[in-house]
Amino acid sequence: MNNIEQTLSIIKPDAVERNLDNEIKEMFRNNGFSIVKEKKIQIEKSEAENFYKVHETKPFYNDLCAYLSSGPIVTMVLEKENAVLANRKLMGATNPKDAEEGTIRKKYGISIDKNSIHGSDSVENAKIEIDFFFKD
Ligand code: IDP
Ligand code: MG
Repeated sequence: MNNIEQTLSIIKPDAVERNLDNEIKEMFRNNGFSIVKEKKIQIEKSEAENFYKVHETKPFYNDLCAYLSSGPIVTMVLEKENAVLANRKLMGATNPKDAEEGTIRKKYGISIDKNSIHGSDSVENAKIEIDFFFKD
């Protein structure tokens, strides 16, 4: 059965700063994702705080929001069969140290905070996150 989904991906500042965006986009395409929307932007800290609101109570929340707004990011809508889960697999574990071989975080992640990539964690959150960046 076809289950084409869309998910939101963000190439985080550490990766954009190292000019890894084209390589990472190529990894998505090589894994069967279509990049249906894309933009390179820098967001305000207040926008990052909204985006990461689910983590509001976490001790790393402030640093996380400061970091996401610290430099340019590339935000993308990815499309593929079961895209949400497939993207989480391709990203790898949150901490690059735990990420499997062949994943984006294993290949490019520096640390748990500079882990190069964001991906929606559910179909429901994917819709919310896509709207956050691409509602027009
Ligand atoms: P995810 O990005 O794999 O979905 P989440 O738990 O949703 O991971 O956390 C969001 C982001 O917050 C992570 O990508 C990571 O950059 C950061 N983060 C998560 N846990 C920690 C931590 O324990 N210390 C510092 N940063 C963290
Ligand atoms: Mg998450």
